[in-house]
Amino acid sequence: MSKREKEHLVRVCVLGSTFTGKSCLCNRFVCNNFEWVYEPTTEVRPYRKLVNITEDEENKQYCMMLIEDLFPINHPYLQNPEQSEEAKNMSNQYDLILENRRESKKKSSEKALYKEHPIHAYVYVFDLTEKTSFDEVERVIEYIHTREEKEAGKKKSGIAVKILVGTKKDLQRNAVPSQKIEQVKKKYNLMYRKVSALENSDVKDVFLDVARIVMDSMSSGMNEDEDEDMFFGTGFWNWLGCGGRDEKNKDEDEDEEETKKCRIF
Ligand SMILES: Nc1nc2c(ncn2[C@@H]2O[C@H](COP(=O)(O)OP(=O)(O)OP(=O)(O)O)[C@@H](O)[C@H]2O)c(=O)[nH]1
Ligand SMILES: [Mg+2]
Repeated sequence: MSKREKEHLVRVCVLGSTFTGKSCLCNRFVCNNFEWVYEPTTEVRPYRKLVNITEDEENKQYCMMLIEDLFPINHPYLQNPEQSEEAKNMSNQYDLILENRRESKKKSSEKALYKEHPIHAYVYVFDLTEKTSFDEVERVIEYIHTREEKEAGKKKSGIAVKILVGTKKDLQRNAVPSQKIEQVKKKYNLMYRKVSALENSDVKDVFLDVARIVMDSMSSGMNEDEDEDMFFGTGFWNWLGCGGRDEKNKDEDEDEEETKKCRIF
């Protein structure tokens, strides 16, 4: 029996306002758990999960998903980063994520795998029962979209895959008009799913949708014998018309200046 089993890395960031269910979404997918008790996230919580992206048992294709469950996009520290060292750190991390820049190895105190790879996909989360959560995530969507458009010709970073996710569908209260959702989906060319982490409905599909698209993009841009470093350093990003690792490092200081200019909150 011939099985084609590959392992590649797909980095995904989960973004959304507080209480929208980001942590529950990640927990359901990675650990098949659901927590009723709310515990605010105040850092970037990285998860890893080895995922088979095919339905076909005879022809498995694996990727290692690195999923980052983030502090909320409306965290008070992000509105006032000057108030403490902790606030500054959070704000810097947020900038790196929105700008899709890797943390400089010189500056990084810990050796975290997730910080050394570009973000391949953003999961934009809002709570179907809470209109403000949609308005807040829309601002982030707009920001990342504008940045990617601005950088398209500069060969600096790639276009990440994006999915919009409406949570808590089990509550059956739609506070966000469906025309509004449709409009945002179309405008920014987003995939969309409604999920319930509580009922474990459509959660897996969110992550499989993005993993499949990222893996497809990667395989069309790479030689089978290339090693993983080549794969991430040049294959995927060159296929998207972007520079490799060294090129990105050279641009880091310049990027930092740009980031300071275009913060969103
Ligand atoms: N009914 C229902 N409640 C949910 C669902 N997902 C999450 N919740 C509840 O919503 C609350 C917030 O969930 P979290 O996952 O902690 O939210 P978060 O977006 O990570 O919040 P922050 O860490 O503050 O950004 C918790 O009380 C969960 O039990 C769901 O699918 N259905
Ligand atoms: Mg959380």
